[in-house]
This record gives sequence, structure tokens and C-alpha cells, in this order.
Amino acid sequence: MKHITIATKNKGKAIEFKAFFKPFQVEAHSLLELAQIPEDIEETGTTFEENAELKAKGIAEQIAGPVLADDSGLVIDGLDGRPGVYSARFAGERATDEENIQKVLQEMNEIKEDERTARFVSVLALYIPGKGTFFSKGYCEGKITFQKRGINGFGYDPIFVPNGYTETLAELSATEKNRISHRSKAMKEMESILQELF
Ligand code: ITT
Repeated sequence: MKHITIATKNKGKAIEFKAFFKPFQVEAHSLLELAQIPEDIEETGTTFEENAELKAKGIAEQIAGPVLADDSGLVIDGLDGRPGVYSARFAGERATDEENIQKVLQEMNEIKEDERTARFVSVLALYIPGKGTFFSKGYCEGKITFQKRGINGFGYDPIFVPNGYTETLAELSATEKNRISHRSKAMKEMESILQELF
């Protein structure tokens, strides 16, 4: 079995990457599964690209083999693009998903249905020892709900309805989310490089 390290401590992301790599017969493991869990890499960048590269290279310095990092977030038009790269810490440095969701709903309570457009963004940085770093990007367009719905997925999934659906991402199955998500689109764009690697 071939292996790849996913430079994440986010359990929701790790589950999705395991599913993406399964058909390639590649075992993807997150940082939480390593015998020695690396220190957090400080996300000091102001773009998804910068932070994805920081995470991929920061972890590649500590472990052998290929490393894939994902920097992602929710870009909301009515909030001038926030929370964007700060999605994980929108309600504070150690904020929970629930606290972040409540902050979005509260800040948007005056915004009307047709102005609640938003998109999830995922930027992947793949570091291959001896070959360098490769990037890809994916989007998922949709709208922010007025209330949270559903229990699947993670993060802001309960308040995001993808275009063409009535359900939130947290009401869709993992299989369905993985068919349309920003992360799966970024993975698709990385596929040719991954195929060369494995
Ligand atoms: P790692 O850096 O360890 O990967 P993180 O959660 O800090 O974990 P990011 O810095 O990329 O990752 O922050 C992304 C945040 O954006 C994440 O915590 C969620 O709140 C949100 N997010 C990203 N993708 C999402 C998705 O598919 N569904 C719901 N929320 C998502």
C-alpha cells in the first residue's frame, strides 16, 4: 500500500481525503495519526495559497514522503469576502464550528435571501520530495441559510446550500458532498500529478 501524509489536524478534512485516495489504492493519513504529532504550523499567510504552502513545507521538513496540504474557507459576498482565510478562527483563535456558525448567522441576520451568496474555496499544495510543490484550486458556489440544518460533514456545512440543491452540505451524504465539493474539485485538478506520483 502506498502512503501520503495529509498536513491537517482537521478530522473532517482527513475523512474526505481518505475517501478521495481510496480508489487510487493510496492510504492517506492525517497528522493526528502519526506516532509523534507535529506542532501546529502557524498560518501567517493572507491567501489560501500561502497558507497551503506553509503547511505542506512545514510538515515536509519533519517527515519523509509526499505531503498534501489543504487551506480552505468560506467566502461570503455579503460580508465582503469574510471569513475567507480566517474561517477556522472567525469567532476567535480556538473557536468551535458552532461558535463560527453562530457568528456568521448573527452577522448576516439582516441580509436578504438573494444576497446570501457565498463559496467554499480549497487550495491544495502537494509537496513531492525532489520535485517541488504543486498547487490546485476548487470552488463550490452556494448560499448561506438563516438557520443551521443537518449533522453530516464539518465546519460551516450546516449553513451552506450548494447551487442546484435545497439541502445544506450537512444534509447531503458524504458521497454526494464529495462529488460536488470545492475540495473534490481541487483534487480532480491535482489528479494528473498524483497519478504520476503513485
Ligand atoms: P488544518 O489547518 O489542520 O488543515 P483547519 O481547520 O485549521 O485545519 P483551515 O485553516 O484550512 O483548516 O481552515 C478551514 C476552515 O474553513 C475549517 O476549519 C472550516 O471551518 C471551513 N471549511 C473548509 N472546508 C470546509 C468544508 O468542506 N465544509 C465546511 N467548512 C469548511
